[in-house]
Amino acid sequence: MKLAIISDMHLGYGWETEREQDSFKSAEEAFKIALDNKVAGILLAGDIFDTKIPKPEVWEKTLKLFKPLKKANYEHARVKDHEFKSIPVISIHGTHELRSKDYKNPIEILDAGGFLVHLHLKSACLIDGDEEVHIYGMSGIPEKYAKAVLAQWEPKPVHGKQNIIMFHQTFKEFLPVDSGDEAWMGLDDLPEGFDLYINGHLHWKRDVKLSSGKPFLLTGSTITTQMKKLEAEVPKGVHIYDTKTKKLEFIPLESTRELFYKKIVLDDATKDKVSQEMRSFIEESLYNKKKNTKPLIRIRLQGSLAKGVKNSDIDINLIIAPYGDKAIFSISKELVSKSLKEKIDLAKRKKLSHETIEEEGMKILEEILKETGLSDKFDTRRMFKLVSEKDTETAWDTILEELKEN
Ligand SMILES: [Mn+2]
Repeated sequence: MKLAIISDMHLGYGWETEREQDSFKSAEEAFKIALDNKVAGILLAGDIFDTKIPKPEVWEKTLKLFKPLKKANYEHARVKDHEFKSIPVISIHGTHELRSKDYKNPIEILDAGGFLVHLHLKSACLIDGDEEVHIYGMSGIPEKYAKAVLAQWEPKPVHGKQNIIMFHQTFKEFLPVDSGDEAWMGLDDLPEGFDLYINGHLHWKRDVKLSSGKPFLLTGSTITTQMKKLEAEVPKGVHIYDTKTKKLEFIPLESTRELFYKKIVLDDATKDKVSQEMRSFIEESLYNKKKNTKPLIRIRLQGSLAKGVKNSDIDINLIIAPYGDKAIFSISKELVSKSLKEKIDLAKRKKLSHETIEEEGMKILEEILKETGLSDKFDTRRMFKLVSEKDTETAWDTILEELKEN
């Protein structure tokens, strides 16, 4: 059978902003791709919603989104022990939908309404004719507990059948830096014997082979939420998995906005230089865009400003104003002024140590004493020792003694 794999639709993302329809457009297209490919079922790997308590307006659009799946006259696949009349949808919940045990999360509500089967630490069996596919799901949970919860659950694939397992966690292999936390899940922690491993949560798609030779799929989101560099590099879309051939096919979405990302690193930059660099990237992006929708432009400004130019002198809104109706911007200013940068570099070169701090402290104290006209009256070194040992009483006594004598 063919299965559509979709994740992180984040329905309701950017509600009451210019992007409030984005999540629904992408989700609609993703479901349409599933229907066009005549899949036997749809697997959702969490973060269907952007928030754990969606607004009624978001609910309305969500239920309308699921309607075509109900109407589609597709009766040969079903989920064992479930009676909903629709293309079978099997879903875990993600971290965005996570609520504590005493409360219902929105995926459980969709399950109650017969729109999907919700899985958390359990499995469901998809049946199509004489083919049986077992879908296991561990919904998103706080990273530090994931490994322990999985070990306790100990999912066992059904012998002689196809077995697929879904997660919604951060696997440490996909982080740019090692978290150093042993509790986080890694690919080596995955249970053996499954034909396909699926993970939502991380918003860029990727597929790798595990040491067992089995495929591990990061589905990626259907909408750009974080505007990370990786999100600009890989397209959003739907994966179609064929359980017979065990092949994964990726179908990109047309409706997602293009994302143009650039980190601009400046050195000693003037106000004009900053705006010139930004404008040239914005113009290049607008020239290269292929879709009719407004693209997302993400710029990270880093590096240093010229002497006398402050961070607050750079008016981002003024720079992007001429392009306001042509793109949606996300700009971050991580610039430092030159004098501050020099100080940081100096501190780095000096390799901060106890000795250098004492030396700097002495200099500062000497300057203060010079300014107050007291520098020739004290043994600065002794005074510094007293103050740094927190013996302020003796320090004051010494000062008072000196003043009395004069
Ligand atoms: Mn997500």
